[in-house]
Amino acid sequence: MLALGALTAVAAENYRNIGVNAKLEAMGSKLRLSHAEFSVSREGSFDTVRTVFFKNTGNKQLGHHWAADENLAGFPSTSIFYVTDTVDGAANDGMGGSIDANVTTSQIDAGMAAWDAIGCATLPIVNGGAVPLDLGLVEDLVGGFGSSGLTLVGGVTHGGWLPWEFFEIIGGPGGGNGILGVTFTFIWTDDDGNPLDSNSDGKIDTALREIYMNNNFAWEIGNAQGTGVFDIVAVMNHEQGHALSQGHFGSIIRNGAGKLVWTPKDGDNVMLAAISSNQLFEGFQGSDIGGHCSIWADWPLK
Ligand SMILES: [Ca+2]
Ligand SMILES: [Ca+2]
Ligand SMILES: [Ca+2]
Ligand SMILES: [Zn+2]
Repeated sequence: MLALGALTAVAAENYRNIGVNAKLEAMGSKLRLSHAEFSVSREGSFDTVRTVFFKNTGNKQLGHHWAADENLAGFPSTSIFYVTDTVDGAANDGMGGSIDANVTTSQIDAGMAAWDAIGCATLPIVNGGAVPLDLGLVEDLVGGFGSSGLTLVGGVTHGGWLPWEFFEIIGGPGGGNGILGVTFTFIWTDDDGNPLDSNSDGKIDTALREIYMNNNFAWEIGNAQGTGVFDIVAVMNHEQGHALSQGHFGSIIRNGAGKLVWTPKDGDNVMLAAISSNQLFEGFQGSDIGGHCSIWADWPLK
């Protein structure tokens, strides 16, 4: 089972520099953008399907996880809070219109409630509210997307649906046509720029996470439109799994003939790295639940 990002054997080419950390450093912030999980279209050919790192944190074996600690939320808390940006909340419906932010927000709330309902952990996931502000630190530091730069320190920010250009920047060429959604993890660093593990659980403390969805794709709720239109629920629940520290299940490799090979071949596990447009969320599978429970069963002790 892959959990906590499966941070082994990170090749040099898996580091990307999108300028975010230099800006944070210049601002005097102790926050650093650590990594992102890209969730890709199963029908596509975009092959940056592993965890992508933005900062070399030295020990690549370490995972990343929330810590119930005053370093994180600014106050001691064992709850995971999330907020939702409604300014970027409209999803392209593929027919020249959009799915309203009220509808996408209700799916975001349902997704978090579904994870919370797994119930093997004493983990309150708390809705901090949907706000008419353009939230998002990554989109602000990347620039050009109109963000307020506001984000939820110590929690999860749903930064909305962003255009093709954003995903080309964060993922590189092909990202705009390949990445369905992304979850960014920020960490805290000390005065020397080293990652913190304030609760000594062997995992770098997650400072905040941000989820963005790609509006270059067409979206629906469910699978009434079949191929070519992606289920918001399936992709959002997947991103929220990352926000709750779960990594991808299974693997994707490029074979000798240059084709992408998926394992397991036909799984509908929510945490598979690639998601088909002809798929809908039908509940969590055993690996999703097992991964969640292995991460959260001992919370908030570790
Ligand atoms: Ca936003
Ligand atoms: Ca830690
Ligand atoms: Ca569909
Ligand atoms: Zn993913």
